[in-house]
Parts: sequence; structure tokens; C-alpha cells
Amino acid sequence: MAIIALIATPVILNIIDDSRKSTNEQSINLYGRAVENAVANYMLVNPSKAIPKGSYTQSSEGKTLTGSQVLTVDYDGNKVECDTININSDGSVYLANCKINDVEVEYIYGELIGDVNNDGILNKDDVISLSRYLFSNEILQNSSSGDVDGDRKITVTDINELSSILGKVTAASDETGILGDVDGNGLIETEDAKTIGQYVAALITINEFVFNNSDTNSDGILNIDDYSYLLRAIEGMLYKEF
Ligand SMILES: [Ca+2]
Ligand SMILES: [Ca+2]
Ligand SMILES: [Ca+2]
Repeated sequence: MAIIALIATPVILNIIDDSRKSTNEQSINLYGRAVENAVANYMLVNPSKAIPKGSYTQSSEGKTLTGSQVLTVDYDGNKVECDTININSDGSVYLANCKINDVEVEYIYGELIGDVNNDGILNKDDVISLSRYLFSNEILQNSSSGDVDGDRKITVTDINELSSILGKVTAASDETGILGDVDGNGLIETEDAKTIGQYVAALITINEFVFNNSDTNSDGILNIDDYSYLLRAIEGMLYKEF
């Protein structure tokens, strides 16, 4: 009997742990769906407005979310508190770093669209990495997450949209910027290609920061190839499919 008890106890503990785990997952799933409904309701009431994307913070037991808009969440289950609540540009929801009734849980709800380096945070590093993935084949953990417009390709449009979601990503002159964003305004546009063209034609000089954002084919030389490479990308002819 003693032996059976020794063996049986850990199994029972595991079952309790598993059921607690699945209850936690259920709570987060229910809360995540309630947040998705809150987004849908917001769109229903404000049909002329854009999807209220971006990061949010909770108040009133998670029933109010504050970010680019204020959303009301209809949820009565176990208390769910999350440090990370993000509404993606397609209205889908991402929850991470959550606590259920004040106990931390590891479960993540949804996908954080645009988190191409897969660190659970959407920030300018993702935009910069995505540009380097498109142009110079930098390896990304989660490149498909960079398909912000959902056409199953990574293009300049995705980089620009992701940058816009973050309020247009800019880099300091001593940092690495978005490859292809020559003038550093946070968007890859024909103006950027023009600047390379002017440099190649010896009409202007450029500094190291501009050079680093201009060498789109990443061969350490800035010439007409970078100009045409960037132009092709802007026209959607340079892309990565998955
Ligand atoms: Ca895309
Ligand atoms: Ca630019
Ligand atoms: Ca080059």
C-alpha cells in the first residue's frame, strides 16, 4: 500500500497541475476572445474609424482597456491581468505576461503580428530586422509574422506598414536604421532611391548613417545596383514568399 501511495501521489499532483493549467488557458482564451469582441464592438459602433490597433493597458479588473482608443471588455471569469495586450492591425489580439488571480501563467494568447524576431515585444528592432531580411537575407526567427498586409509575401509595403504601426520608426545617427530608408523618415519610398541615384551621379555627398541605410544589396559598395535594387523593391518586384 505504501508503494502504491508513493507512486500514485505524483500522478495525482500532475493531474491537478494539468487541470489548473488548462483552467488558466481557458481563462486567458475567454478573456482574449472578450477583447476581440471588444474590438469588433468598437468597429460596429464606429464604422468609419480604423482598427484600434496598438498596445493597451488594463483597468477596472481588465474591463477597460486604454491605448489608441478606450475599449470596454465584457468578461466575468477569473481575473486576468496581462502586462502585454496588443491589438494587431487586423484586429486580432495578443496577450502575454499574464496573471490569473494574481498567479503568473506562461500561456500566450494569439500571435503578435510583426514580432519577427520573436521576443514577445513589437518594437523598432522588428522593423529594422525585417528590412534586413528582405534586402540582405538576414535570418529571422518568425519572418512570416512580418506579413502585416497578409498577402503571403514580405515586401516593402509590410516594412512601411509595420513602421507606421509603431509611429514611423527612426534611428539615431549612430544606430542601425531601416535598410532602404535612406533619409531616415521611417518609410521606404522613391525619394530614398532618388537620393542614392544623386549620390551615384556624384551630385551629393552622404554620411556613414545614410550610407549604411543605402547599401541595399549589402555588398559594402554604394553604386547603381543599390539604386535599382531599391527601386525594384519599392515597385514590389523584390519580395520574399512563404
Ligand atoms: Ca505582405
Ligand atoms: Ca524614407
Ligand atoms: Ca551595395
